[in-house]
Amino acid sequence: MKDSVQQLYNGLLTCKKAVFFGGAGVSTESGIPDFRSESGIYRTVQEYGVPPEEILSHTFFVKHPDIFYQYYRNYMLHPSAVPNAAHRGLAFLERQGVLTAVITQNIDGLHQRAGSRKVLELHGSIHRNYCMDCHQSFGLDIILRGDPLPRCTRCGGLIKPDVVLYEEALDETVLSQSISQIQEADLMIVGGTSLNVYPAAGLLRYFHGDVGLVLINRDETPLDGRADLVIHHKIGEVFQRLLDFYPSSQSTTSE
Ligand code: CNA
Repeated sequence: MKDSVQQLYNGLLTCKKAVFFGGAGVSTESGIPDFRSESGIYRTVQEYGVPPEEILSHTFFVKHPDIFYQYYRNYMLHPSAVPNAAHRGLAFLERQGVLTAVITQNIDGLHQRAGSRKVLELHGSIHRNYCMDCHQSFGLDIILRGDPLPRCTRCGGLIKPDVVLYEEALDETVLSQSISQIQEADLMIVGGTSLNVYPAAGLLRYFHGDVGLVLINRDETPLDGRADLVIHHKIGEVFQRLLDFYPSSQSTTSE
């Protein structure tokens, strides 16, 4: 891994603008399971008798909000998780002026907690919730309260998390900002994503930068062949090593 991290570091020294695109694997070292790997919730959670893609779909939310919320609270909400070295490393690179944006499929808000400012959340956030009737906004607290169905304190309407469920479209503004960031970058780092979920995974085709495409993922992905450098390793450990190359990171990245 040492040589690969050195190559990544060299790329970061050479590039003018780097962009990061990531997914659930970025947060597994913070204790949040991903969806599709061996230890992901798609394989470990069978008790509902319905595939997770169905439970996390718009149709299911509308028909069975009580079961949706049971699953969502049990498996998608991890309020005590804290950022790991990958989140901290990305925030550090942004502060250094090298990284222009984190584009994420994650909904956990850990990049912002680590200090990243430009975070494009393709699939929304557990921290934003709204009333389906009057559109009043709520934080995460109202979902964590424990009422089987979270209800609007103003009008009693059902509250929906501002996360993109299966069958729902991505936010056009977030998507177009992500495409612009990728088109303007000369180095793209992709990490902790199986690259199975479209349209998000399709974003890679907008990258034409000449410094290169770096892919950091524990397991193989269908797009490994497109990358200039592939690192099959835990992303938190990769970033921990990368940060060792930057003496100034040592005092600012310990959460
Ligand atoms: P996925 O399909 O579950 O794939 C995760 C990938 O990450 C797998 O290929 C793993 O090999 C890899 N991986 C797991 N741990 C690590 C690690 N420590 N270092 C490097 N690689 C690792 O998840 P995707 O992000 O590709 O799919 C997108 C879905 C997952 C989005 O809709 C997300 O909202 C959703 N999701 C988000 C979270 C979160 O917010 N933390 C958690 C679970 C699922």
